[in-house]
Amino acid sequence: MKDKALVGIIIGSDSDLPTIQETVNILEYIGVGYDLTIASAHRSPARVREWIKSMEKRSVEVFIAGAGGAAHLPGVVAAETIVPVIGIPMPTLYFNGQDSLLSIVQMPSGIPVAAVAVGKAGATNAGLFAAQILARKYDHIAETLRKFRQELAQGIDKKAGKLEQLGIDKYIETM
Ligand code: RP5
Repeated sequence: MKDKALVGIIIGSDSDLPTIQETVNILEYIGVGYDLTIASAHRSPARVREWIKSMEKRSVEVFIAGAGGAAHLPGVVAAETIVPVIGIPMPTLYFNGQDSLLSIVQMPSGIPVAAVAVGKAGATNAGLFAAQILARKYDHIAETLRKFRQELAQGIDKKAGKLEQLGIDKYIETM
């Protein structure tokens, strides 16, 4: 965590930590300061509200909220602030995160939450999307994001080269 938290990350339970680790990883790679806390829309609503207010005082610029099941946390955060909120639907045991996804994506008109994919891909993309919002204002973040895109493309080029060289059967043996 860095001193200046541009991104406030909140998750509903410690069971969300393995997924939110991907958000933390990408923000650290890009060099974006964040604050991470656990507070639940249902089990500790007062703490959710207090944390949002404290983050607003620290001039947070984007919130990321991850929750699973009856995943009301991102919507509750969005109801309390006009800072943009990105919602991550956490994977769940019984419905594979579809419950989380529908809870987060089906916000009523007037209180938006930008929902990303369920699970770790969504967690990475939440961090990247937050960074892209911040990149409008912070040049060093924009520069790192461009570098990240180049590295993604280079990674695919490398795979294509390997496939040409080995063919499909040998390639799969190396995986
Ligand atoms: C949500 O309920 C959390 O975000 C978590 O994804 C889900 C299950 O929480 P635990 O029962 O594992 O604490 O509030």
